[in-house]
Amino acid sequence: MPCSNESGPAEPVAARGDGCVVLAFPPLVESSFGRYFPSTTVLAGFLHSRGVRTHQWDLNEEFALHLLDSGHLTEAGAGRLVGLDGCHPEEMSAVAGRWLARRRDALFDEDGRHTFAAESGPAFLLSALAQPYLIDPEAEWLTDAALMRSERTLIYRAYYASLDLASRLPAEARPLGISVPMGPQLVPALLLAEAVKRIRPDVRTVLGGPTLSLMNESDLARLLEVHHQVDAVVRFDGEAPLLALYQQAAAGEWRPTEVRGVSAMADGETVHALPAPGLHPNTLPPAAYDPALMARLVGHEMGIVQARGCYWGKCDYCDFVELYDGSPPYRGRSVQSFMAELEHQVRTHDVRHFELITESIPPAFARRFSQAVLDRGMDITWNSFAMVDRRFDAELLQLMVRAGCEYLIIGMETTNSRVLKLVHKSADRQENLRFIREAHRAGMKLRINLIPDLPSTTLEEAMESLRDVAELADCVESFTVFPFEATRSSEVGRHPERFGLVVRDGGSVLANQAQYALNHLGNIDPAMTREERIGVHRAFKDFAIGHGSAHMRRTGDEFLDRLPGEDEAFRLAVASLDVLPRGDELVVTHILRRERTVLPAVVARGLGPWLDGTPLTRRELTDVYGPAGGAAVLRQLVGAQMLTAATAGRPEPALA
Ligand code: B12
Ligand code: SF4
Repeated sequence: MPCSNESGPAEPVAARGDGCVVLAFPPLVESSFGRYFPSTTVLAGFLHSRGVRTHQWDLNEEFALHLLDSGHLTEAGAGRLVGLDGCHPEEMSAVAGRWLARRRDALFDEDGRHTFAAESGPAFLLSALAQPYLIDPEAEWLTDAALMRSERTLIYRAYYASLDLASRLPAEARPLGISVPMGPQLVPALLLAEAVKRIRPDVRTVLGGPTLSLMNESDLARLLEVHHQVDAVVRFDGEAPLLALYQQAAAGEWRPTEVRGVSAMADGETVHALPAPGLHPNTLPPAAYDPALMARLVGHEMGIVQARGCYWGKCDYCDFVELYDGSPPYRGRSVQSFMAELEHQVRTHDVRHFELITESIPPAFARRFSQAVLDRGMDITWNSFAMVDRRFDAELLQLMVRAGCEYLIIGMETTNSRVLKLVHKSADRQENLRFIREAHRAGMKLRINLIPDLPSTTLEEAMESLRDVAELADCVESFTVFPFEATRSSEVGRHPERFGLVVRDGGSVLANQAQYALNHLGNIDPAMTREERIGVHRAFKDFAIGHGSAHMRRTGDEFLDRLPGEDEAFRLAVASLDVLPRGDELVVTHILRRERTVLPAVVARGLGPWLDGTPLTRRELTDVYGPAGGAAVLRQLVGAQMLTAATAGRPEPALA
């Protein structure tokens, strides 16, 4: 297959060589299913501008299709997972297998495009299906190459074998660049490098992305010493190092350790070349989104780089600010340069939905950008990370909404001023609460991330914080709760004692939100007991879930939310349910509400004739259960939103 460059530059600034770079995004990032991760597009855009052809492979998205193969769904539905111990049929991955085996089409639109990233509906089942295959490698994965051939990796090895890499790899491929932002991509990345080397030893394999940037040098050395299928690792900004490695590979003069920002083996030893300053985003050419990869996705939100680094940059638990060694801590893009890329992407791909790639959008940028969008009459929507900053006042927030800002994601974490100060967050309690109220008044939707147990938080402080956000819950679209995790690469990880943490392996049982065990610092925070911490998390999670499902209930109108009249026909909403017999009981999982109800034997026995979606009436229920029993069963089914009007079309039955 020749190298493709559908979205290459009009005028390359350097002569084209005769090679090309293949950029792969390996599994497993299940929250990126249905999306297009920007790392390969930004690198491809840069390489195109230097006259280098590229080919992008989104192997994560293709992995989703692999999991959706009917054979795999059937097996998963029965609790049989590739290379893993069987799972209980009540587990979510089995529910997902059974439900998707019947209704796989619910994840595609009429043109076959993927709706995997949809926020409501059954898309979350795809994540549930994938999650058992997630490998968050511990240190032994770096040292013991035999683990690569263990049963645990079978799904990935089978997947790569199914891709026919030999014919997929262009003959001119020089380096294969593998992008590894998340920890659970590391093992699949190593397996991909191995699979490629097996068939094409001439192809140089290069790993890059945040997982490598955050990895400490001794782990990196172990990786390179044991996994010889990796020829080089690039840390931090990837543009210039990848170009240099391509040039070496194309010229047949492979000397990776001479390239700034590269780690590689030389004379049996690992060398870590210090990174050079990365490009300023103002000089970045537009990202090259591959039209073929975009065409598969519904409602694709395109990422555009707004900045590298955070304009605040002081939060001690933050890893975002650790990704740019060698460069100034903050490189903000001018509105002019950002708008130029935005307009380019609209012209080239006719996209309307954007996400700003930024750790937090600066208020001054937000103002000028919003004004520019309005001045040009652009019909777009966008979202961004932002931090609570008093300069986001009502007037600015309104301007942003008018310019198409759909929502802001806010890493608020807590409202406790003492703790916020300890970890050097910018805002205090008062500022956080003001921001929430003002955003609500301005019509700005907020998605707030909470960390209830930032270092030194006591039980009382955590619960006060929960009361604060609960009071303002109506002003917020959604809350996501993360357990605090100390990562080795952050300021907290470097100086845990300053934050009251006691380093201890296996200490932090709840915390693996970064999904990157190699970077995890085991610790104990004496401010709360283990039980208190678990209780706090349960309370926050219950609150966030309750808040989210209240939203879902407000939007979903297809379920009966009232008791039907005596002769009104209704039926079980079987298309939205997974019904699993357990002895004489039925375990019913509501796919849209993501809730599980166990119908006791006495209820389950009577429902038999209607489990396939056959319409029924109250009168018929009374005939089976008696007047009081019939009314109680009906209340339970309505309360769990398991019923729909009989006229709502007859789907296939819930029981296979
Ligand atoms: C947007 C985003 C997401 C989105 C992705 C949306 C999409 N379109 O797919 C979503 C919401 C899905 C997401 C999810 C998660 N994310 Co996230 N996410 C980000 C964020 C904010 C921006 C990513 C981005 O667009 N970057 C822009 C590209 C251009 O930058 P880049 O990938 O770093 O690439 C540059 C270099 O790294 C390098 N490079 C990258 N690849 C390669 C390859 C080669 C060969 C070379 C040479 C160089 C190279 O060159 C590039 C250009 O300079 C980053 C933070 C950040 N600033 O990167 C976190 C980040 C990637 N996420 C992170 C995490 C932890 C997660 C979650 C695990 C969190 C969670 N528990 O929910 C989940 C994943 C869960 C799962 N298993 O599915 C971490 C990963 C660090 C780590 N490995 O520990 C990051 C770095 C944030 C952090 N804490 O510092 N995320
Ligand atoms: S505001 Fe967010 S991105 Fe910036 S330093 Fe703090 S946690 Fe990190």
